Amino acid sequence: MTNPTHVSSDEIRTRFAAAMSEMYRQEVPLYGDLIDLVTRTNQDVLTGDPGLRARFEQDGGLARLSAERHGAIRLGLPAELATMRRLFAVMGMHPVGYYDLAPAGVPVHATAFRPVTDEALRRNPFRVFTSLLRLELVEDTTLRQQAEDILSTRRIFTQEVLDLINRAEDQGGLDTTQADRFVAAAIETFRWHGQSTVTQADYRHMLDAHRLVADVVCFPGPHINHLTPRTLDIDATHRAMAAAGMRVKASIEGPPYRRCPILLRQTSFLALNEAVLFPAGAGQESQSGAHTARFGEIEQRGVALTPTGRALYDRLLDLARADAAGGSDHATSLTHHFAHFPDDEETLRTERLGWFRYAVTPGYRPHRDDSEASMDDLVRRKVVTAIPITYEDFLPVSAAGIFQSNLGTDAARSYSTRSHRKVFESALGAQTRDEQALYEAAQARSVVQVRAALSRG
Ligand code: OOG
Ligand code: NI
Repeated sequence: MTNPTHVSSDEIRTRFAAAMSEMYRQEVPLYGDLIDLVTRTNQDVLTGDPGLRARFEQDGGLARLSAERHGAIRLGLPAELATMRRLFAVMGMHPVGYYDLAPAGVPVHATAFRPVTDEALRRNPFRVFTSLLRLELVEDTTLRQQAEDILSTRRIFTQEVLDLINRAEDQGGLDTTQADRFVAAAIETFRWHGQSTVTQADYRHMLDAHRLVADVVCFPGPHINHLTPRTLDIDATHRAMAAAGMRVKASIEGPPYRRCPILLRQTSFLALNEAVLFPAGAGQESQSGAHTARFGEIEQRGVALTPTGRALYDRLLDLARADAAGGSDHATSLTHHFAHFPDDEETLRTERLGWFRYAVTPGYRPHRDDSEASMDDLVRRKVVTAIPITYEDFLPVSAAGIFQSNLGTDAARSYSTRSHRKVFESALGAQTRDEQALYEAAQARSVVQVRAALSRG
């Protein structure tokens, strides 16, 4: 039962996302510049494409566009992940998908905490890509033990946020004052600390094991390492970033440019070198040094692909990567192979490559034959309009590419291990939801609504 004095989890998520954005702008001024660039590009695109603007308006997506952000954090211990799940649940964010990045040379596995219902996504789609370090992949057992010892003494959550999580779970929600306190206390976990918890010598040892190990182990908390606005034209924004003097990633991750965007394309300005103070070691003063972790990413989202569409995407991406490994230009081979991926909405839909939401076309007066007709017929007769369902998740190959360009590592080494979804879920204390099941259900719900509306006619 909902309590009228409680604010909705959507509202708490909106306040949290706004507070994170504000904090990150202050911590990383270049991120503010990035937001400005994206806002300008989006305005240009919408001015030049009234059809697109109309669709965003119809979908309620125009307001949502500027709120669209994701962030990422990296955790060190299973218990941190379990508490993080409870913290995000207060804001209506639930673990969706399992991403194993070890095959791509990044010793983590991950999930995305995100809203799962149509309504919650429409209100605020903010999500956090959350990875957990896999210390067992660190070969040096002494170093591994040391990392575990360091992590086991840190407390990444304030007592206040722990109390408020308990309160939210017991009461089934928070009132507006508690929600504000919750947001302020939760933000503390994601803050940047310019101070390491270990000496510079120990930091270097961790860095040598893997740059990611140093980033996770040597700091008091899992600083948010980027926030990502949604651009409507990633190629234009990527060029604008370079023109504005930002050091940008060499290539855009994901599919190549298309008329009908699919899944997710991403790029970033590269991680900044930031000052860090290392505490004094035996017989040493404290030392100042630097750490490179935080960056600014942008993304362009397109239609979510069905398992058939996704299999085709993965196959074409593999072909392009194989060519690039053989020395071909990656962008050229991507474009070459993706010529085999249909690039118009109707084919994506009729070949069941993408997920779509159906709605009775505004102004249409139902006719009694309509209830007999198939959805494809109804769309052909313009009785029903099909709207692509936006992809709300991440891509493991792209995520690994983002990690690597910002860690300054490459994919040359890879951890050959089996996927550890079960281990991840036992740390999480819950199962991750299957993203495909969510898209399928969203499409199916829209069909039920269309049928109901037509049968009223
Ligand atoms: C996360 C990288 C993955 C994305 O958008 O794919 C990611 C990280 O660097 O911690 O954010
Ligand atoms: Ni990201």
